[in-house]
Amino acid sequence: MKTVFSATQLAHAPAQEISDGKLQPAVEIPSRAEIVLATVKDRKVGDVIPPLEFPIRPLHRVHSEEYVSFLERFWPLWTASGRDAEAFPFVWPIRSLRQDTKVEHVDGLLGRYSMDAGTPLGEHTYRAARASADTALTAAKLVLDGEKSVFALCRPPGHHAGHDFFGGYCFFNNAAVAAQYLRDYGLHRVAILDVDYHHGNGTQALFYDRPDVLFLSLHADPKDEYPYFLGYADETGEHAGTGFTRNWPLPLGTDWAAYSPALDEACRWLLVYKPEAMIVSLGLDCFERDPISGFKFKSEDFVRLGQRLARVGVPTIFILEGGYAVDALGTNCVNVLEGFSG
Ligand code: OKP
Ligand code: ZN
Repeated sequence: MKTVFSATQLAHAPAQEISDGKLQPAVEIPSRAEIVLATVKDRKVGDVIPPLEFPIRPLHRVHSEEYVSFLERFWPLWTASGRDAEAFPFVWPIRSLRQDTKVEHVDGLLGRYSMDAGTPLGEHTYRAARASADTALTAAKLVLDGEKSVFALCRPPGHHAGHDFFGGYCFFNNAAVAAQYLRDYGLHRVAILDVDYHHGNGTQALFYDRPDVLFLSLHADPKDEYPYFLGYADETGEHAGTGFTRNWPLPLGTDWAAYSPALDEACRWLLVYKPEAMIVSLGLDCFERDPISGFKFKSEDFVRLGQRLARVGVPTIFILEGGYAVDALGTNCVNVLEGFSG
């Protein structure tokens, strides 16, 4: 299996994040990608190739022009306002505040275009997020050109990012951008299976009213876990997309034995839908030692996950999402890829 990766993705290197009521060391850090890359090479998964540089158009198919342009202009605005360290949003236009004003202050823009205060932005965030999206797009193009499986080693991740907001360490929704690209260049039915520990709220929302992109997600029950406000079992799509979203919220403490029946069910939906390609939003944060998560996967369980996905039998793009136990991240990720390739 080919791997797509760009070192530009390492330029987004946050120092701290806000969680548990304090500034803590950031967990979505460049060493995540470095250890996955090193393990891909060590275990000879296949060639590692750089992404193509795509124009802005495929990003605008998913994200609003204002949002993309905000991310691009962010660092000059931030520094012009007298700040020099990484940024966090802290005020949002929620219920009773006006949505219709044209915000200009960078602090207002940060709130306008974000969902949480836990996602640091820095000088190189835009460049790294573009490279991450290019990595996903290149993987999609390879599948259109006939590859049966490709690994997009994306970082920063994408599945929490929506049409016009960042959050959950995500800026561009790599999986959604890849799915839309597959649709725009010839495929009729694409499925996204999200196995990250956290619900992929951004991806779900982007395709919620569409039957051409099936969204299936297994994740920690949002009543107990981030993102709290989406990912419940009664969310099944709307309008033309009714029935084309499925969620399996699972209790904290879920291990492989409890997870695999839900995964089997998701795979049966895939067999019924018959996608021409599948995108796996591959988070590795179901791991028992993940520092911010509450599931109980052992490293061997990721091999089983890959084996189960192979049985779906469709061209597959793996897109890296979360996973924060850095020492084990390479092993767990390549276990999925090897399980899949057999
Ligand atoms: C991104 B991805 C823990 C705070 C967690 C957000 C988690 C984002 C996960 N105290 N903050 O889905 O892995
Ligand atoms: Zn996650």
